[in-house]
Amino acid sequence: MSSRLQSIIDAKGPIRKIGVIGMGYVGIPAAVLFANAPAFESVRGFQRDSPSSGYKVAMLNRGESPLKGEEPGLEDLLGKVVGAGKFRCTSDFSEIAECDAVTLAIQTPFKDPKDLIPDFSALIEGLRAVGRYLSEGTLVVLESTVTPGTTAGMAREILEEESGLIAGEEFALAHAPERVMVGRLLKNIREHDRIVGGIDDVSTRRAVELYSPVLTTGKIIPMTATAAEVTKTAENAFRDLQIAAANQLALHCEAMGVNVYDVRAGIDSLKGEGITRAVLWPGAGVGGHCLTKDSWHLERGAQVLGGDLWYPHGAESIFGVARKINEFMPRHMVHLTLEGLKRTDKSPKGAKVALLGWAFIQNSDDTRNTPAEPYLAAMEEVGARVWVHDPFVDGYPRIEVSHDLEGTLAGADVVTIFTGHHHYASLEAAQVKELSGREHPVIVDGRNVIDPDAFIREGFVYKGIGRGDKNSHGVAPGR
Ligand code: SAJ
Repeated sequence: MSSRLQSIIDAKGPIRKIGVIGMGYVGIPAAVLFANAPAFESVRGFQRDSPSSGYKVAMLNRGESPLKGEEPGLEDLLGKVVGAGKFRCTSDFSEIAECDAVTLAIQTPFKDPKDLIPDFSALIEGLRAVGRYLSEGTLVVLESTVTPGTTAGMAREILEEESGLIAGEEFALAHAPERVMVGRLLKNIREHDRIVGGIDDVSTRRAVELYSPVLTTGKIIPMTATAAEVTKTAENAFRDLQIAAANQLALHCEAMGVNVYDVRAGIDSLKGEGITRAVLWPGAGVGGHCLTKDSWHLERGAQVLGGDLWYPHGAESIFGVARKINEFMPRHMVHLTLEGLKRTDKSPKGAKVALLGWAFIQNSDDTRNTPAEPYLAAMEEVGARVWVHDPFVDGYPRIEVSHDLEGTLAGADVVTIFTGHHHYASLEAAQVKELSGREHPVIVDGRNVIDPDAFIREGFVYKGIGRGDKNSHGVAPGR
């Protein structure tokens, strides 16, 4: 533990001025909550004056949020702290020099998860800017999801190189991963427990001082910086693993001729302290920007930081296998579609596929890493014509997304449900059949939203994820 850093911090006194780098869906609510806390004097939001996002500076300084979608309470609070002069956004990064604490909330996507190399370019640019203007005794906190080892490794090296100061001796350094979900940003920051990990005890304590004032029901959970990085990536890797286990079970149930949802309900009935099973939901695949990448951050951390990896089944961990299972599900939806077409002696070539649901999650417009995309590509590859419908999605690069459900269903040889939007639960079998104009249209249910028997009675060929009890049904005579 560094007494030198502690004495520098003691001389500096409590944190008063805070800088937040990156005015996105993580940085904006964080900055507003820091500014609203009486413990702090002022907050600077730092935003690059780039062509794509420089507009945010003026917008935020007018008290307007650039974030899409409903964020309860955010714009009111933003207007309050801007009006009170406690928050200001700027693209002048030299003002970092006046800050007692600086947080970085910058996206860390993967260029290609296959090679496990994350794209840290934006984060590196942010770290260099902070390093250039870093003053002695300042606390630097990474909020972005990073590969374990990044805070105490690459981030520390860049900050020391740019500032000439020594981490843990002349400035404090920590990781406090964000755990926010769109639609509940302020609520999540206030109410979720906050993992806070410093490169040393002094840094951890200073980071606890920074985050404590913004928590209401959430508690601080202190640990080391690397443990904090592992916690964040592992909490999503575990969710991905649980979904993969449900998907694997669904594939087994299809093979064994049983209904996975009956099995799931049966397993779920085993309740009680210490014996409950967290069986999640099988489906057409896993999208979003959290679960599709955080397992690879975790894997890379183990490979880069770790020595020998001791697994009974070779170098691949179950988190990597889980990713493969979840990435397989859209391809399984292709298998089910082609099997359905085969039962009606219809070639996929030239077949019209009505693809219902482009968002990666139900009742949302969020399309990041949607599993529907690989399905569409594979079906077009075998010559099918795919029409996409999604009531929440207004557009997507190179994809026409319709809001006209009847128009999408008209003349469809195949109806594929990819997202569990509530609109699709009320599909009427007779109406869909009539719109399709086919004697035996195929319906593939990726989210268990329709009643198989209602569609089978109308002459559909039904296929469903995990529906081993229905996938080989007799085809009713056309009506
Ligand atoms: N999915 C399934 N089966 C399930 C649950 C989800 O197939 O049982 C699919 C969804 O359809 C979607 C994908 O997985 O395509 C991801 O769904 P998600 O509910 O995990 O939503 P995300 O990706 O927004 O996850 C975020 C994460 N939050 C943060 O990283 C801060 C995750 O840790 C949360 O658990 C999750 O939100 C949540 O619970 O809402």
